[in-house]
Amino acid sequence: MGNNELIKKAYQVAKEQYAAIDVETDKVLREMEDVVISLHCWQTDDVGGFEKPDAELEGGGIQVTGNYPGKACTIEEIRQDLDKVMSLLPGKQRLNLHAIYGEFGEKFIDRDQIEVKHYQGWIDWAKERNMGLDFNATCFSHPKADEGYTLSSKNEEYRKFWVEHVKRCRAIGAEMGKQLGKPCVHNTWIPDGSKDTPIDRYGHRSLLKKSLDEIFEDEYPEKYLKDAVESKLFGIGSESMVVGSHDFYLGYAIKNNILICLDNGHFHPTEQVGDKISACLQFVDELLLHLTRGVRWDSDHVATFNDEILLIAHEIIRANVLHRVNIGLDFFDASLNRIGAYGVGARAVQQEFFFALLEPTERLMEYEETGKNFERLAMLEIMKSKPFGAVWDYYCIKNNVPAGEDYIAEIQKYESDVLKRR
Ligand code: RNT
Ligand code: ZN
Repeated sequence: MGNNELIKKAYQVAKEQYAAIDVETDKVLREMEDVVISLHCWQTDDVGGFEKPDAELEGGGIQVTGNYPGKACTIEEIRQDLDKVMSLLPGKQRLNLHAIYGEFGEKFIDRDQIEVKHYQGWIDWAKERNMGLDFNATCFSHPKADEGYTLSSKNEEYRKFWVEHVKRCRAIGAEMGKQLGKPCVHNTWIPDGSKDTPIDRYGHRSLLKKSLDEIFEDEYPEKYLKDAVESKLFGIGSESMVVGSHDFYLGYAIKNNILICLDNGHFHPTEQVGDKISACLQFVDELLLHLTRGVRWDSDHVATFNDEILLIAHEIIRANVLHRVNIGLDFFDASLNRIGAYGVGARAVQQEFFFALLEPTERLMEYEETGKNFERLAMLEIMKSKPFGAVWDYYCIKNNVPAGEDYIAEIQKYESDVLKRR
């Protein structure tokens, strides 16, 4: 029996087993179409970008480790890699760009000079693929970020420079949304903070608020642009204070009715982003997620199928708020095949949502509301050994993408045919 035949047969059995606990697998396959993941472009080239030839991370803010061969060195290579990644993922995804990934030509274009024309190639590329685009201001890896402060800088020239950059990024994002007919989520993350105990936290936070108020003076229709702000707990070089903390941005997002971005690497290790979803969504319309795997710290390891992201997926599905959550990835590991990193990370996140959709939520709710705590716990445990993989494999072949371990071979082939020749 061929592999696909086996998968189909296994699916029929799995379908009956799930039906016995009131889960309709065919419905779940359809619901998965609403789980759209925004693929972050920056895993292709270790957050280098194209402002300068052979751009590599410079200046503070972000760290990438590893030097596995095959890194994308041109925009063409990034596009080729992203096409490969998308060919491994069931369903339609979005693409998430950072401002440093523009097509700047020969001349150096500084961040306060960028225009739509530098991203038109990406817009056209996305249009051909019927994909939506998301966008990010790049407020790091720049000499004007070296002192550790950007939008909250006390150097007025620098502060103005970064305000101008973010304003331009929002304008570009709105144009992306307009041309593509799908709103673009623009996210602002800044590295601002202090390595050692600062004296004037209040002053820097007031400056950040002032900068954001200036930035958001420009209004765009919601059908083109949605704004998000991303908090963080600490970074390398900002261990003692991060200006854009969770309290700061949650307050700002609520007051200004914009999106809060929750990166699950940006909280105390025992805090769960999954628990924050139902809290934040009482006060903001939508969320942006940056899904990642922190290993001991905000290490940006490739996302995997783990309890942390599973809780996030479960919470979204149980609360029926998928349409209010924008799902993005944020990991960058240069120590392994980068296309493989996307394959593992994006498929893990898809599987987590898939797993959450395959839950008999109504039955669990009934147990909960009638005080049947043992039954609730037992059922949650039983779900872990249901034939989830059989349904997933079927979903993959139905979408003409490799099932099971077949995608490993696909990536190995791409590595020898393309990546090794770079
Ligand atoms: C950094 C933030 C931020 C970046 C990207 C590249 O800690 O998570 O989202 O990773 O903008
Ligand atoms: Zn992030």
